[in-house]
Amino acid sequence: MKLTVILPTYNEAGNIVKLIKAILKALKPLGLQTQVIVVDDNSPDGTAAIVKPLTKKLAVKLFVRKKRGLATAILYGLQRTHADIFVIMDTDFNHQPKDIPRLLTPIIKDKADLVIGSRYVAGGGMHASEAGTIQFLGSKWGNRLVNRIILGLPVHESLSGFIAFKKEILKSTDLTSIFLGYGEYCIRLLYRAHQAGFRLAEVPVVYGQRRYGQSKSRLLKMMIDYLITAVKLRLNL
Ligand SMILES: Nc1nc2c(ncn2[C@@H]2O[C@H](COP(=O)(O)OP(=O)(O)O)[C@@H](O)[C@H]2O)c(=O)[nH]1
Ligand SMILES: [Mg+2]
Repeated sequence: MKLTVILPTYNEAGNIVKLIKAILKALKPLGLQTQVIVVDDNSPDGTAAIVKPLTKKLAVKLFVRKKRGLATAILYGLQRTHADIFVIMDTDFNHQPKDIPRLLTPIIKDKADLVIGSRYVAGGGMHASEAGTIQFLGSKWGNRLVNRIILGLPVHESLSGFIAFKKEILKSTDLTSIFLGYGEYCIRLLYRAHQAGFRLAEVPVVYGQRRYGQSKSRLLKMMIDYLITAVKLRLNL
């Protein structure tokens, strides 16, 4: 089986090499044919130049785009590779490489078609520096409202962006209408996959602390976009 890990980067020079090495190490025991794809949006901190030497030594491919956008960067990577299973994750150690095998297990055992790493199930959470903060509580209650009340999804998290899924999911839906904007692509992908009859599952993950650099997220804007996205999906708009 072929596995591709998609890594969107913007100013992740301090994290990316360590992250790629940790991902390949964590995945080695699974014995899958693994490739890492980095899609960098011309980061001013030179992320791409730091990744380039790795492409000669490891199963790493690098794409550099001239425009910005998290969701379109992910789609760009997805459209330039063939794999049986895809993993999407942050490149700042919020999503921890050691958790990837657990994310893949339900797919490898054919118990699920899409698995999301969830902070809001027993065993999941956030690094102590962020647990209990407004970010954590806002996203916890936002997830409850969206997943249970608005969309009726069978998971407790639809925003983490730490997901693994089978290639069939990509064929079932119009990808350009899913991969738009920032992190909201995640909820669109889950909802469309659920609607199409694919099996969703979640595994607990604890977010690690961003090691280097700064977050690109704006919490309030993200929460509003997330709610609007959910309502639009529900109303079929
Ligand atoms: N290619 C690309 N990646 C981005 C962009 N914005 C954010 N990212 C990446 O998306 C991931 C999530 O961003 P991050 O700042 O960590 O958000 P947070 O985890 O919500 O604080 C990280 O891997 C970023 O490097 C962008 O415009 N283009
Ligand atoms: Mg992050």
